[in-house]
Amino acid sequence: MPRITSAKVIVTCPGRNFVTLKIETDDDVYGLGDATLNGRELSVASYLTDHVIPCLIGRDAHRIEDIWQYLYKGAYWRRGPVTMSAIAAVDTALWDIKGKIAGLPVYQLLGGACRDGVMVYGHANGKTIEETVENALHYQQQGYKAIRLQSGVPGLASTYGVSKDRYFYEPADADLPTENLWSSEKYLRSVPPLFEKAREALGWDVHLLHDIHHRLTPIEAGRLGKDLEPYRPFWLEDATPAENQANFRLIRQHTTSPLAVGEIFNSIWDCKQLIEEQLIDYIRATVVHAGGITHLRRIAGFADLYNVRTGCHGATDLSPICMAAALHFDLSVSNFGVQEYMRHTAETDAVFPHAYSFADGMMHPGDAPGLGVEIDEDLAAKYEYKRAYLPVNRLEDGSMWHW
Ligand code: EZ4
Ligand code: CO
Repeated sequence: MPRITSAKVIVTCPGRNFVTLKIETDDDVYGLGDATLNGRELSVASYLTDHVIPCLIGRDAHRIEDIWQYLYKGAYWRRGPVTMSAIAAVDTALWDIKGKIAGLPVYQLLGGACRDGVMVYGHANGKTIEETVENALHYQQQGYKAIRLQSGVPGLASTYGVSKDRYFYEPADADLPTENLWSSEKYLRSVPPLFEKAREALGWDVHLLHDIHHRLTPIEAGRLGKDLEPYRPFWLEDATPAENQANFRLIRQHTTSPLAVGEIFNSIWDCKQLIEEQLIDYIRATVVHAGGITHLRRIAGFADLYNVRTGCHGATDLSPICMAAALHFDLSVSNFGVQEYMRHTAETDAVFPHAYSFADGMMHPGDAPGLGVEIDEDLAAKYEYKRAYLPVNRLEDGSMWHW
């Protein structure tokens, strides 16, 4: 049996912060897991170093489910993004180890490929509708079959999803939180014309997505969903905050626009009611924030019973290790829907050389044993951690709002 001999946390900042867990075994095989929690990175690093790693030494690395249960039940304090990201990192690294020992890519251990490739969506954005549509055309020319549209809102200086450098969007942009101004009224007026212009320019053979980023009330989201129905959106994401899962009933009563939610979920319990009552169409929980491949498979299996498909979060704060793990998962899960894909910068890719690839709007994890991702530790060491926060939102009267 491959016994865990050591483990360490690597924090690096090749343009943005990443936290990586490396687990080593006496078989000379090691595994990597992503543990990045944007804006709260060091809390997961400490959770792993101070509390998890001492419990791992000497364990059989093959016992993935048992170690998952040990860390989940054994913590006593269940769930939460910090705990579940730490468990995810261990779980991901153990799947990497198992694959390397078996000489198989992880998706083969998960039951093998259910499809030839993984449909991904790219992010088109711009300050104006015209700029966004022009950017979306660029994605369509690159072969993307699904494109997310985010545009600046007239009357608001900035908004979620519109980057300074169109291709490499990073919201965690300052060493103290940036304050943004938000108006749901202005925003609600701006989205239908964006979709109208996008359909005119891009046609109907491409999936169009949109991220509301938790900013509407359920009834406002219902109205936007109804307004967008003529343009057949693939999904509306994070329409309203989802701590109260019953909120989605109200949205569902008013629109047939498909709904996606869950990039900030960390457990199957966060989506139980949403799935059971068929209040959503896509579940966005992802490997690093929702307990690893092991827990995400449980969520997907449950979702499959209720016609809910997967749509894993894949922004650039999820490291290439998480991206690879997501692609192995996506390839193997029967009720896969779509995978978000935001390209990492060249600096990040150099720290994390990887086997996954993109062609014609589809991705594949590659056939290297394990996850197929490495970390260049010497290069990683050159990029020191840099504190960075996600922004906050205030309404025009100064009160705090959801970001
Ligand atoms: O704001 O990952 O769909 N993608 C998103 C992301 C999130 C960031 C937060 O860290 O909503 O851009
Ligand atoms: Co989102």
